[in-house]
Amino acid sequence: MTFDIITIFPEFFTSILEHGLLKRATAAGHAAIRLHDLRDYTDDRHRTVDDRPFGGGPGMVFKPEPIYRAVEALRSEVQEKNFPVILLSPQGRLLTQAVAEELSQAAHLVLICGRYEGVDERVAENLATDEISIGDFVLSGGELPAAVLMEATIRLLPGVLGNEESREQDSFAVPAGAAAEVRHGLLDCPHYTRPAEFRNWKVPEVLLSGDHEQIRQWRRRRALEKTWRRRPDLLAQVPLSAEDRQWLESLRT
Ligand code: 9D3
Repeated sequence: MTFDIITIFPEFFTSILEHGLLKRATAAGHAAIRLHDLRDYTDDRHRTVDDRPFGGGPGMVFKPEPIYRAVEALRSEVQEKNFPVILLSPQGRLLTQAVAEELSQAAHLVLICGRYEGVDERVAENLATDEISIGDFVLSGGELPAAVLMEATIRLLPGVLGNEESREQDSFAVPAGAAAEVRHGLLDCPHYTRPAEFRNWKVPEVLLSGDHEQIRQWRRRRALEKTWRRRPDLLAQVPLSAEDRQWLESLRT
């Protein structure tokens, strides 16, 4: 899968590309991430990417021409010209696990990182095929969101996670006719490691018992409880067994 990132801060991405999952996935050839400096697609001496907003107001807006030129340069060098063009913007649809799953099906994505007060709306309307936000909080540009989107997407590519199981059990994996056993769609249960006692805080006894059925039940109940308390909205998407319902009912009293 190839990512083309259009940004005024290409160096912003160097450290994340040199660590962890993105480093491994690119080294193994599962993903290629190509950085493009938006200023290389300007045509004036000052390499101007922004201008004042029509109608007045504070701040600056990204001009459409350099962004169009950058995307069209990419289009001219690839076979399949219908690649998705994603504008990272606070007005976009929310990035979720389901959106990451959808994006991971593409062979080639272009990511446009905005800055300043925003991007000329003609980019969103006529060039971008999709507009994505990573959440309802204010950042200063699309670079961190682009990095987040890439990590969420690339870890879904076949072969990227050595351990396919850990993906199946991710909290936000959407249930697709899933067995009720798997923790699909629930927040994760608590995890512990040695020492069994730390500053007088003991690891729950059941985890040391070696009784796998008891451990399974304990984990399921903790996951249900944490989800019910913190993210009750998620419970609506989860297939619940009679035992699950009984446990949730007992929490209410
Ligand atoms: C100060 C200007 N803001 C008015 C409250 C509008 C605004 C414009 C541009 C807010 C943020 C930005 C820059 N942010 C992004 O480009 C961005 C973003 C975000 O801020 N939050 C969550 N997801 C995203 S994706 C791109």
